[in-house]
Amino acid sequence: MDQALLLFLLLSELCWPMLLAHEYHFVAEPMSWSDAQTHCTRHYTDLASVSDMKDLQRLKTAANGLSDAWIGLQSSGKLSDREWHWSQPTVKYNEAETPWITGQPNDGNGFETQNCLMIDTNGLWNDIQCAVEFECFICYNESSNTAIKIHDPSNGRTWIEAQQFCRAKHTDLMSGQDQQKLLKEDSHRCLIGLFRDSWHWSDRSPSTFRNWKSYVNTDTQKCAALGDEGRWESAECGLKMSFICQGALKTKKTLVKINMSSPVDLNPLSQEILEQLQKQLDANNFGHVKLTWKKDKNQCVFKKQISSSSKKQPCA
Ligand SMILES: [Ca+2]
Repeated sequence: MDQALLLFLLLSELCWPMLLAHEYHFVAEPMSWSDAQTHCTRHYTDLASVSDMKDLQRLKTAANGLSDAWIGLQSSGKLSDREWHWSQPTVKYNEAETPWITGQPNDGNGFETQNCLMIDTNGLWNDIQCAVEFECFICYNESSNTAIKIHDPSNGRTWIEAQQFCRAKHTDLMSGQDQQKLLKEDSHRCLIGLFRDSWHWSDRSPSTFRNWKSYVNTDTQKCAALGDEGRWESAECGLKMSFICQGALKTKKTLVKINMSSPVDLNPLSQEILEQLQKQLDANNFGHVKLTWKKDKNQCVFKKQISSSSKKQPCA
């Protein structure tokens, strides 16, 4: 006899990306960055974007101690796409409040890439290479609303190392003119929290928060991944690794009708058939799909159908 099956598929769907707090989901299956983004937009909202240290903590929790997982940050690698940002993500860069030394920023007169900043003479600014070690940098402490000069001749630090120090001991590297006005002493040749980059979030988040582990190579490594201790590393986008999506998993119901031929009544076997179908979907990475049967008022799943016509008979 032919038997008709009505099957419900509960499929994940995209949801509206505006969320008060990012809900992160770690996906262990290794994929390239672009395949990971496709997976995330299909089943959630997008790859993970990170706005601040609180988001970072949630991201680390979602990864559950695992590292080498894509996040939604990608760079064009083009110098012309660079934009200035403050290390403290709540402080917005204002071009009108930038006391550059005349002729700066200048990328070393075009001979090198200068994406970080030091205070030069008279509190004025000069762009410098991020990999250069400095004896002096300025932290900001939010609880005391003070700018703190750290001068350590025995231990030179790069801009990223200075950022890590300030975030661990205080709030962040000094960010914005209001914080610079808190400085009570000469800070000639000290790093502050301004940087520029060409990184953007795949979900178009305006977040300027960055938490790099070390120097970032955007010549060949244009995608970002969560590394050790919540710090980020750049990598070649084609590498396959786990990834972190954001956004709530949404569901929708889809009704699928299947015709099967069987010499016996399949109703007593309906649960076993459903479990086998579910196993097949799970084994083939079909995503977040949950199968259920549609039953009639007699709890009947299968209905007999005469092959020569479409007329259905009541189930046995
Ligand atoms: Ca310069």
